[in-house]
Amino acid sequence: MREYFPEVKNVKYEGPDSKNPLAFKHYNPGETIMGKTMAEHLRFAVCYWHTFKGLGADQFGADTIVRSYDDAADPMQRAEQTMHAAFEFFTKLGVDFWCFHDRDIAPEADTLAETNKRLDTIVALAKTLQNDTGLKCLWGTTNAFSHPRFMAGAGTNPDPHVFAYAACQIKKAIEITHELGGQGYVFWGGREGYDTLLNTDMKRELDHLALLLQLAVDHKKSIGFDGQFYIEPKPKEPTKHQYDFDAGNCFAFLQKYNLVPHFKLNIEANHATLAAHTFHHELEFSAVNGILGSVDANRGDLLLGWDTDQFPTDLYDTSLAMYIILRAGGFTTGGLNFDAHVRRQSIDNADLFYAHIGSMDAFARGLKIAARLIEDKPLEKAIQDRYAAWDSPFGKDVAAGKMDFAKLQAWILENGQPTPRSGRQELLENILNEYI
Ligand code: XUL
Ligand code: CO
Repeated sequence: MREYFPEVKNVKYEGPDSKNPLAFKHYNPGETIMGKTMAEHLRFAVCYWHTFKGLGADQFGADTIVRSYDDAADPMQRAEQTMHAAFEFFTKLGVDFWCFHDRDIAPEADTLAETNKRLDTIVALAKTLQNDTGLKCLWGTTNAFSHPRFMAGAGTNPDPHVFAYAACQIKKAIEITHELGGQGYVFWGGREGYDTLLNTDMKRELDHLALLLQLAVDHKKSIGFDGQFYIEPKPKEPTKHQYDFDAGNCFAFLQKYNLVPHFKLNIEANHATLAAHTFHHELEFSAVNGILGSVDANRGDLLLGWDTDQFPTDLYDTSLAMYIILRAGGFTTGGLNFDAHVRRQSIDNADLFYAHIGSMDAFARGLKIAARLIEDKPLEKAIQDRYAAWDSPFGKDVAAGKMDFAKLQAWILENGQPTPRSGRQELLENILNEYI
């Protein structure tokens, strides 16, 4: 069997004192935290697109990275070699899951029928490799944004012919995800938005997008796929405005079109910051509304205003993310998918491993920090204390809607001015620092 990453052997946990850059210092998959192993909590997934298909190209320059699995002239042979390389990588890294777009794993042909045949060939190989290695599919998705036919959107395209094409791609992508035992399926509206309102019928586009999702729900049922559907919010890029702008927009959209029971969200850190939110905010909004499903783990750059998809290394981000995820009951079908790519200059195979190892360690530390925060409750206590008056007889009556405006006025006339209280932000930031 050809080896595509010969310079790296299986990555092991060596503990915090290890100086080996190809070992975990914090991610110890079998270690139990709050009743579950780290592997069960974190459910790490490697993404196919950036990790194996992303070769360093950006808007200003061509690929910089050469991978040995890319050396076959025939596109299907290349696809097969890439799949073998991917499973070698997953196994050496020690993750349990992977995620893919249909077009990542098999090249598109001239017709839908031929394209789907190619997919079947590659999916059969992936299924064998899953069986051989124990790897599982966290989620699949379709790429309905790269091909020129989708330049004006997929479900939101002004041409029903394109809508139909997108539907066919989604149909097949759900079927192959089902075939691979995928635990979920993601809808990221790559070009479901607009570049200018001067040529856009927003009402129609939103209705059509909802229709496409409803058809997907119907198809899911008809084939018996019980994986979780997710929408992945993103505010812009490639379009100027995307309809799935952020968690709040997605929730409103799902409610309007009666789709809430069928969808959760896949929250991506860099998409949150593009929407002028924190990762923390998007997770919390999803958690409190019962739609937190899965996570695309990455980060942006403070000084670059686009989706840089860098590997997550910030302990504040990973700690607060795990704090929310744990308090929301932990992942069920979801997980932490590294939707991230190495930088253009990180051209060695080892860089792919360093990137994933560092991020897995960052989330492992985040998990441990979050578990201690949950155990000691310093933040929970502060919040409870801040809202304690709502638990008084008066607060309870107000919250239960028992006090109308007239009663509230009478109460104020009797009780006078409220007493201002500190929000204690700096103290809480200091406390968080002590945990990190
Ligand atoms: C794009 C993005 C996608 C989705 C899947 O910004 O995040 O890779 O995760 O289509
Ligand atoms: Co993503």
